[in-house]
Amino acid sequence: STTSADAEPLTFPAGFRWGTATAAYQVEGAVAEDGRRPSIWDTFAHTPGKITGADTGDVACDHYRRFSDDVRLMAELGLNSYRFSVSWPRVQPDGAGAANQAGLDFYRRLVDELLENEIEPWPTLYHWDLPQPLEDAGGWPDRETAERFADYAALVQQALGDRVPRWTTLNEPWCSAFLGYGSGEHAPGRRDGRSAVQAAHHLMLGHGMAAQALRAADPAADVGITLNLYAIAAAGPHPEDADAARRIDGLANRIFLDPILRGEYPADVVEDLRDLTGFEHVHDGDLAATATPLTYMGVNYYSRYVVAAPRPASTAVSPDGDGRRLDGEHAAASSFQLAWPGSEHVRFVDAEGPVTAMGWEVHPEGLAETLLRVHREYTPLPLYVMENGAAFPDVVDGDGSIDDTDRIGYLDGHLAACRSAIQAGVPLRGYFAWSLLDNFEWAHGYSKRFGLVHVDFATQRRTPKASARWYADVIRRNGLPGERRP
Ligand code: PNW
Repeated sequence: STTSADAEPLTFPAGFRWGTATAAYQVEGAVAEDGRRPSIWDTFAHTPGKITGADTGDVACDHYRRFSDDVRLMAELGLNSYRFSVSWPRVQPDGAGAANQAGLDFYRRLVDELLENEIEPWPTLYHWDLPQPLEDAGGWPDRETAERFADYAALVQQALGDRVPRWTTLNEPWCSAFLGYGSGEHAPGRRDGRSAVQAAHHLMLGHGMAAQALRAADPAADVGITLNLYAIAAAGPHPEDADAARRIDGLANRIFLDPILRGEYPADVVEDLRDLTGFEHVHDGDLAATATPLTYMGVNYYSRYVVAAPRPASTAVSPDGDGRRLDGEHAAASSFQLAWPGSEHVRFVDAEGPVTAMGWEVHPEGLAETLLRVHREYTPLPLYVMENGAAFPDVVDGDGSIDDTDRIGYLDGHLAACRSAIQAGVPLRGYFAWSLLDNFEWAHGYSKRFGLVHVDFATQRRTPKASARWYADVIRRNGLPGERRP
């Protein structure tokens, strides 16, 4: 375990960036304000049956109007960095052509307010809110969308580049491609493995073209991307389980890491997908673009996957007879299986340890493993944890305070994992907790709360949870408290 009986406080390197993260559609609301037009998430959330509780991002945390209060909250917590996303349909409502100055002004005001409070702005250009007209024209499975994204990146750079020297192109292209076009659990809700693989490539291409545009406009700019990476383990010692782990690692991690950091697609993944696509959508020169040099890599980490080979139809426990319980929900042809084209038969095995309200296993060692892997196998670049956090049910005390010790335990364990990766030589330069506020958790609506700060969505009242005070204390001492939790 990463938590030891150390008496010494676990200190982080000088200059470490401490932040929280949010995303436009999850917090802003004001979806029809000042010229904003619909994204695929507006359309999806307003489609009956797609979101728990029929929730939408129409109001969300009303951050568009309350951003000054929210920046004050960040300053009170002592954050030195804040990661947010720019809403494409707010600043370029048609996804092409003219900028919407009123939309850009919102981000100018937000950035100015952050800078006045000595908080570094870390904008992400795309956190899933594709302008609806671009989806109507084919969306990410269409090559044109990559070009539109590069134009949009240049447009935002031109407007904010005087204030912002660092950019994240995409957030979690795996989710955009495989949940958006494969399983359909996310917008735009299409279910077609081939389209998902094409989308993944055009996201990579758009990322590369945007990175080129950003660095052409400002050669000194910091440019990176953030991927949701997973630690993957085989359920048992059988070669078939190892092959399942190889496949899922390929589709979750390497299908993005390799084109970005090696300029190629992994041969085994191409082979796994052969019945679905011959990768004709990859043109000459594309992989030089996807591998455009970056200045940092972002890693979002929440959990790991334990996977196993397909089970013979009637077997109830794993084939090695260890009695391990298999995940009944995922064993069926659930929509989650459709997120893994060509590997729909791989079984996702239930966690043995504690899980969060999302059902995601708490496995902090996997974060250290992932950081070490990216550093050792892929790149010497500085790394940032751009998201890490957990949903848990709120525990409200009699006095109205929220005592989220489970969230503190999650963050503490994962920060200890970050510290051990740094000790092992990983150039980890910052950490962003997901999320500043409880917010619109995509297909789960407002039913899952990831915030360090509680939001009462009826009144928009913000209440820092115990984890917010704990995190403020970590930032103040630039490290974890000396007394480790057992
Ligand atoms: C990430 N999955 O989403 C996103 O970047 C955030 O916007 C989101 O709120 C956060 O993690 C918590 O979910 C994910 O099903 C959504 O594997 C789904 C998955 C992974 C990441």
